[in-house]
Amino acid sequence: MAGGEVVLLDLFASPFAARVRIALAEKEVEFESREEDLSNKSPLLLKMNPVHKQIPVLIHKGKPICESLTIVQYIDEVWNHKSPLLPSHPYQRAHDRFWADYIDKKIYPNGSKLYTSSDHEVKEAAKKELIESFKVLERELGDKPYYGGNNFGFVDVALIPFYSFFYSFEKLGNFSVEAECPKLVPWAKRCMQKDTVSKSLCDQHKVYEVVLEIKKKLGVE
Ligand code: GS8
Repeated sequence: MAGGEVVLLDLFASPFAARVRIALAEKEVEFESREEDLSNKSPLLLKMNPVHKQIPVLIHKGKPICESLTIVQYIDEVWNHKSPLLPSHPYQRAHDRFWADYIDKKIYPNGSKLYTSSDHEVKEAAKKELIESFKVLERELGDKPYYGGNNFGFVDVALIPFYSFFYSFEKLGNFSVEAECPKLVPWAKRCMQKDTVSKSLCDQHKVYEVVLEIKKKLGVE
């Protein structure tokens, strides 16, 4: 697959872009990554995602696909020759989509408040909900090696990019994910043993640097 045929409007520290990088790596699809500067968005980004003007955008044969979970599902359908991410049974597919949606509603919206809000009460409430959500997700994992069962699947792709944020969440929220959710970190480390994941994720300390920059820019104490 030639690079020009698959282009990703990307951002190295973005957990949403990381989902797409992992899915493409799982399918062994070559792609051209174009790093966006969100303070100075490219004309291509504004043209390809005129509604949200956000990354990631996958451009396949010139046509844009937006929203990370939609992109991952598209990738799974187009490159269906290997590493299926969603299960084949409609009920199991619905189940996976439910959990990916839960992750979208709970993890970033709460986690990001730890560095975008100065309000102590807002941050405490966000931290509490974040930890509760991790516990719910840990229960859903149960004793399975992956959310996809014995294989790395759609829910794993949706959640693992936030492992890059664990250090930031812990530093800013003053808690330990491992102490709260002892099975979640081993799951993340299991995912990180896959090259497709480790090469697609941003280092936890780099993410923390980005988070501190955002804090400074927003004037958050
Ligand atoms: C979220 C993408 C997003 O937040 C998805 O793809 O799943 N629901 C979307 N993108 C951010 C960068 S990552 O924090 C973004 O592009 N922000 C720029 C902006 O909102 O102006």
